[in-house]
Amino acid sequence: MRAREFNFDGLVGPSHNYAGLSFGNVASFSNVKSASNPKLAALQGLAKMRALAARGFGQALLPPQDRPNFRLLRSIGFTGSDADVLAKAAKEAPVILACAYSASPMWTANAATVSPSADSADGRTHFTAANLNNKLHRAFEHAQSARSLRAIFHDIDHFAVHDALPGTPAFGDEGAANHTRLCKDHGSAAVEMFVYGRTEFDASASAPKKYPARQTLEASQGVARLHGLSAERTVYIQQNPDVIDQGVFHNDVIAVGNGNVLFYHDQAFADEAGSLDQLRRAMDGVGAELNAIRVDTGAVSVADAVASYLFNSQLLSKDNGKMALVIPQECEENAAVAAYLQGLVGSGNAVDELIHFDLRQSMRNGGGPACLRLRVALTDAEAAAMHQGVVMTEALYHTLVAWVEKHYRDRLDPADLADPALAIEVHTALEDLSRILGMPNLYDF
Ligand code: SUG
Repeated sequence: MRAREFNFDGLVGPSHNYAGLSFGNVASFSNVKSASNPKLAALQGLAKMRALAARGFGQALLPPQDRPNFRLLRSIGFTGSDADVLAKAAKEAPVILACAYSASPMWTANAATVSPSADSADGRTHFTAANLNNKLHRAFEHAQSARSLRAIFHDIDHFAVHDALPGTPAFGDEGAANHTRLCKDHGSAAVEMFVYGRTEFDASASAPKKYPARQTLEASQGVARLHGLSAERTVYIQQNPDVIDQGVFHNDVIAVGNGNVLFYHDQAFADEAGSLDQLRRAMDGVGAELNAIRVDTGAVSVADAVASYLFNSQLLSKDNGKMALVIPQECEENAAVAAYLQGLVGSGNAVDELIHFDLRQSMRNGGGPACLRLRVALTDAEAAAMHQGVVMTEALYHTLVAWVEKHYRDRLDPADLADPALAIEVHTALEDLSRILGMPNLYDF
């Protein structure tokens, strides 16, 4: 079956800010409490979507979530009017207020894990919203993520959207950031590769010592079961705990795959040879041959990979049979990475083009091109069955730029989160957005 990959980028929300909420994510911790520019962040994201849509790649968006999360604030005892709740939270629990305000759903690679219809037992595309339970500010995203996905993929003949796994440490799930399909082409059955950081019920298994492993093996297995994946085409690989301790908080910070290509760092996996061996054997079964593009530590250190986000890139299949690598501009500014990339595109291997974007606002919170997108491979019939209002077009781009210009601030300081006007601005913006996207029931208001 022919299928086309759509990238659903997260539209950055009006409360994008730097609160240092993600222990283990170096950029988030380094930029804590600096001023953000939500308007610029949204425009940078929209520019990426527009450029890739104009190139003919399937491009759509996932809407921002409603913020602040008053339900969270009220559930921990802040009472009174919305303005009262904000004032009390700002005084007594400013970090929790920042959690309630986080625009982190913009990183839609963490919204869900997706298994296209070619991979699942019932021939439907399956989504499982990720519980993101390792971080307070992300642990409540899944309710709206599932709601947004159901609003877009509403046709139950084609799509199944599962609620998040139980929000307990044993089932820590970070969605597609730790999941890759390897296949001949997007429409054929793939090997689904799940990368996990630790195993809850095996005390002898290795795990990072300094930073948390957000994804468990048990969660990955649960998602594979929900999606009806076949055992022969599902591979579980342990991430190298040492790189988690160097700031690789998701696998998509150190590896990316597309088609039969796996572009990865030599330190990405706990057992490199064994992992590749498993992938090769599973890929034999789907008639695909693994093209492993290995980046050696000697060429790019883990520190350079984390600083530049070389692997947090998008690998996109082009009509000429080659692939483009979509990278953040930080890759061009890092001498070792820039030199490596010049060699890569000149090597005659699968990647023959680099497309770079300025995503600085997102990067300052540890979110590169790949974090900003959720991949969904869809057949023509499935693409026609999804809600069309979220598909990026030149017209939608211009409408959304005007919407951002109208509703977003160009500076947000940590203290601004206490301003009751901000909550009203966010609400008004999202009401307007649900009308623009043709999704009247998108939010709970
Ligand atoms: O979960 N940063 C996000 C970045 C997510 C990147 N996603 C992928 N790698 N797929 C995170 O750590 C920072 C928020 C703050 O500190 O204000 C944050 O949540």
